[in-house]
Amino acid sequence: MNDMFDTIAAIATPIGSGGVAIIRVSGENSVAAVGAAARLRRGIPLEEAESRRLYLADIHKIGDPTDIIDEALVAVMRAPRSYTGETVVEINCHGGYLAADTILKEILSAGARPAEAGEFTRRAFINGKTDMIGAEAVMDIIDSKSGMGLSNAARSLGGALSDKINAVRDIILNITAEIAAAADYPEEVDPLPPEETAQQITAALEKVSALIDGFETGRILRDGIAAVIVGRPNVGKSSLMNALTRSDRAIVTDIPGTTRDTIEELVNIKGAAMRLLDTAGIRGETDDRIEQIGISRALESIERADLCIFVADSSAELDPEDLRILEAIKGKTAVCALNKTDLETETRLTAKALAEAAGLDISDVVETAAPENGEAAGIEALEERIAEKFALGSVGSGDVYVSNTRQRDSLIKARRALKLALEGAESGMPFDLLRIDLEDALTALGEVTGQTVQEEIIDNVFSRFCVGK
Ligand SMILES: Nc1nc2c(ncn2[C@@H]2O[C@H](COP(=O)(O)OP(=O)(O)OP(=O)(O)O)[C@@H](O)[C@H]2O)c(=O)[nH]1
Ligand SMILES: [Mg+2]
Repeated sequence: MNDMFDTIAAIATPIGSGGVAIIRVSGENSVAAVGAAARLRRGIPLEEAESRRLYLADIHKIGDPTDIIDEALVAVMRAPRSYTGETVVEINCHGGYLAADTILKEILSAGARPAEAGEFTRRAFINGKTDMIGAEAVMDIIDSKSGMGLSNAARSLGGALSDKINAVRDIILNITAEIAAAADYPEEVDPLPPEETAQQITAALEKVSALIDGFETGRILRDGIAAVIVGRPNVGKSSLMNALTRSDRAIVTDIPGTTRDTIEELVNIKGAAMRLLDTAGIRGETDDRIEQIGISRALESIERADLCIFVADSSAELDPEDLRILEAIKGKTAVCALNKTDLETETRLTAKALAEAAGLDISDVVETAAPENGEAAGIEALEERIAEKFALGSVGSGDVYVSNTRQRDSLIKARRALKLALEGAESGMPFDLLRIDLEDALTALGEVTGQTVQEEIIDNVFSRFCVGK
């Protein structure tokens, strides 16, 4: 880790052509470093610029104001009213790689050093501008893959999740304060009756458990549903993939064994993201080495999936291969697409029979059609069913969910400590022992928000950020 007090600089926008690029500089020397390369059209030195106001400026080579690199807008945000809490200078120059990079080099030569990944947000965290939840939410906003994921991250950044955690902390702090007061002033303060202590611990425990229970939803909102399409060769998996992605992404032919390698596409399911994987049709006998590898990849991807979409051909009876695949997805969240329902031939497989064979509810079987030169059918119904499976409809616009494993793991620690405290309170354990469990719960909750988090964990979180953030 580099020195916390250095002045740091980085290009905060992605490299490539675009309207504007932003160079961000933070630290004590930021005004001096940028001032050496900027001449404000106002005719005043950058040191005299008003805070949080944009100035038109010529950015030039240091030492030669006539050697102009670009025309830019410059803003000084003086400490502590800035993103990092330090004095920050931002330069909005023209987009594209060269202008921003040349300006950055000038600033680096004037006493700033390149920022590490996530270092601006790390400083914001150290300076109390955001808690750990907010810092992680920034990253989630940058990485978000769906509207619902973005809303959840934005609510988290806005403090909705921190508020929930702090509400639990407050309950626990109240109990520990009561215990401490009764211990310190036994004459004046009566200890809380054990039932009341137990009641309050239960309230805290319920709140923590609800947050942990919401994690699966939060994870799906953040990362999307990892779905895999599986089935025998030629049942129409790739055709369904194309229908769901509204594209011609996957190759479709009437030759069994068309798809060999797995193909991934991102689709939107009722506002959430779904990473959809098309796989090779699974069958026992094939001499084709490439197809064999494809089949083992298909089987492996079942392991990692949140959802299996099993495709069957409605014009054929279930055969042993189908049953073998159904066996492989047993215990996983699954839906079935009973495909090729447009064929005029006699239907040989019914939804009821398929549901029974798959061990699923009849509502998990959706009749579909994705013919090459005809109208697709049942695609919306399939999407609806998938959304229902993940309870996406019940995600309200005011709800906020824990979405990363670091936060969840600390909440699990808090729940464990609260359970011990509750058992203690119910069995009349001495209050000073109860206090130890309650302190543990507070520490674990502090890890979530960052109040009691270890350096190592902080490093880990911020190293996953991009440079310039
Ligand atoms: N009529 C009709 N034909 C379909 C339907 N779905 C797929 N097909 C046809 O069935 C054949 C196989 O379709 P694919 O989508 O390649 O099947 P697959 O399951 O991906 O096959 P593999 O990649 O070999 O495992 C193609 O000729 C498709 O046009 C459907 O719903 N109705
Ligand atoms: Mg295919």
